[in-house]
Amino acid sequence: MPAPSREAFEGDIVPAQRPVIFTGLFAGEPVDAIRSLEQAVEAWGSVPLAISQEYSHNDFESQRDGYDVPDRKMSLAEYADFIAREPGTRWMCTEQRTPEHVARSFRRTSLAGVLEEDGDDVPSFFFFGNGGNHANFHFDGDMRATLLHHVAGRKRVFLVPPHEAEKMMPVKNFSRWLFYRFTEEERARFLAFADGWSAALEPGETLFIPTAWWHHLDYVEPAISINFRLRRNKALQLLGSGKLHIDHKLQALAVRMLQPLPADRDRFERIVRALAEPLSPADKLRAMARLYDRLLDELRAETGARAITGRLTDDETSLWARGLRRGTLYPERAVATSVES
Ligand SMILES: O=C(O)CCC(=O)C(=O)O
Ligand SMILES: [Fe+2]
Repeated sequence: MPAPSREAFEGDIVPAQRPVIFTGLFAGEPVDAIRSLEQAVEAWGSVPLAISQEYSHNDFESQRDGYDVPDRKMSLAEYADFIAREPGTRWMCTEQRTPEHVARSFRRTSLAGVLEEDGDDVPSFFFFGNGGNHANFHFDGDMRATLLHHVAGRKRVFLVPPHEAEKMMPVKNFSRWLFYRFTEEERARFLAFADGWSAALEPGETLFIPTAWWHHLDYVEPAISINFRLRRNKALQLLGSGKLHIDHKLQALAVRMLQPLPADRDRFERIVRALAEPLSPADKLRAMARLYDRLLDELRAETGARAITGRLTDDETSLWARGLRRGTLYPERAVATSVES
């Protein structure tokens, strides 16, 4: 659809929480003139990129404790040469903070201020991968809706709503399904089963990914996109802060709190209090998992929401081990949270 006004975006599109593709959202801005790899190399060739392997394709190898394969540093032009020489590589630039020089190609006048609530920013991330690469099904654990502006090359996008999480074989905010291995027919059947949505994304188009929707992207050709991660209300600022372990239960709570009910205030405060409990990191993880379950059980009783199954398995717990050990998740000496109600 054509670019909406800010009022329509905030008043209709965001509340509807359905995927949409916009054309002309950045019309007239410098980025609008960049529609191909060659033009991107011309405009941004010198910007530094960190090249790594996509997070989840290899049984979550890169997220496990002890993984220490460093990123490779290349300029954008060097990466373009690299993938021309090694078109089958799994190395790509995934979710790097958008380099300053690239960010200047957006004036960000139109939508940067949407959903403004004090204290939250609008971060932007940069993606550049070769044809044949993928971003496997995941939802964004920061609990922000996203505008993914597509610059160069073709991508295919596949989205599944949060309430279908159990069909995704969720692990953290990732799916165990390796969708890139599915045949076209399996993909179609899976999307029908999971109430999914798919589209082709062309240069100059911008995809709205609603909060906590699962998304998978195929790089049909070498492709560059830049996202803007939209502001959140207070509740989602906490749930997506990284202070809580992310899984499909937190996802369900976050979706619940998109438009908070009076009773969500109490749920929010119980989460804040639980975070402040002095427990060892491993015990805190278990206690928080139990709290998610209790809150969801209560919601089910209150609103008739569907039960959400799945326990924190040993394997999933092992994926949190690095954060627990390094003190980035549930640190021992907690924790007055900076997001106060
Ligand atoms: O395009 C990609 O590789 C992934 C995009 C994505 O996951 C996002 O914008 O949140
Ligand atoms: Fe994402």
